[in-house]
Amino acid sequence: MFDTLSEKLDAVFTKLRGRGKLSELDVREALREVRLVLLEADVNFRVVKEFVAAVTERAVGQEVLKSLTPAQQVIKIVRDELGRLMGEGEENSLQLAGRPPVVVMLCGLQGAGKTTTCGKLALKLRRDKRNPLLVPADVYRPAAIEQLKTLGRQIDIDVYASAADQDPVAICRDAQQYAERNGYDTLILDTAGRLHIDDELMAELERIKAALVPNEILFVADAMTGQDAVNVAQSFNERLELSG
Ligand SMILES: Nc1nc2c(ncn2[C@@H]2O[C@H](COP(=O)(O)OP(=O)(O)OP(=O)(O)O)[C@@H](O)[C@H]2O)c(=O)[nH]1
Ligand SMILES: [Mg+2]
Repeated sequence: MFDTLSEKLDAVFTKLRGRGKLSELDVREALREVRLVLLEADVNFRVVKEFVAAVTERAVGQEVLKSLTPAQQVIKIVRDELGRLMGEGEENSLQLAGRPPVVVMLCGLQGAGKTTTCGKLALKLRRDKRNPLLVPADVYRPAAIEQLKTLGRQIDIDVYASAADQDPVAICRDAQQYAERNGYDTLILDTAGRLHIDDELMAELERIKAALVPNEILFVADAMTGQDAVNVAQSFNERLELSG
């Protein structure tokens, strides 16, 4: 997906470079093409609108157009703003300060990659010299708990022993006490997936949040979801105030 996106952007840039002097109209035309490329790549239209507005504001200024290399400048602005859009330079490490065990909660739609991300996160934390405990809190999908246990065995990270007949909030609470007693400093909660925004499950996530007060609530999305990811993330954010 990103390959064709960057190829298409390159094509727009090449056309721009082919000109000597640039008029405001040239720049606006090029940005219109950038806008189309992003929309074709299924980037959310509001995100595209804000992006193009930000670039236009910077790119049609007198300084850029009068410079010796206006095309280069415009391209640089587009690249800068794309980087910003992707979160470049933002603090992206987890906030894990506080009295251990601190809690990281993962949530997202069914099959988004929550369980896989739990495993990756646990490995990262271990590299950072932390001692994480994975907590299976999905009691709905058959074999979900077993999946996390298997993953834990593969990467040699401990998994809290929960059972599918338990209440997810109780599992998380018990796991927190267990972690405290056994020297784990970080709980990673693998919560249940949902096909779409579902009030009942969302309420359950709210209860887990209230009971454990996670340091981080991370939303996991499938990179192929396209622009609907923004809407889904927003719905989760409204209920849970996501941290990442
Ligand atoms: N290509 C690719 N596949 C992934 C990635 N992360 C997860 N998957 C695959 O996506 C599928 C679903 O991943 P899970 O981690 O089980 O997703 P989940 O959100 O826990 O799913 P539920 O528990 O059913 O809601 C699995 O087949 C994973 O192997 C990724 O980063 N890249
Ligand atoms: Mg899962």
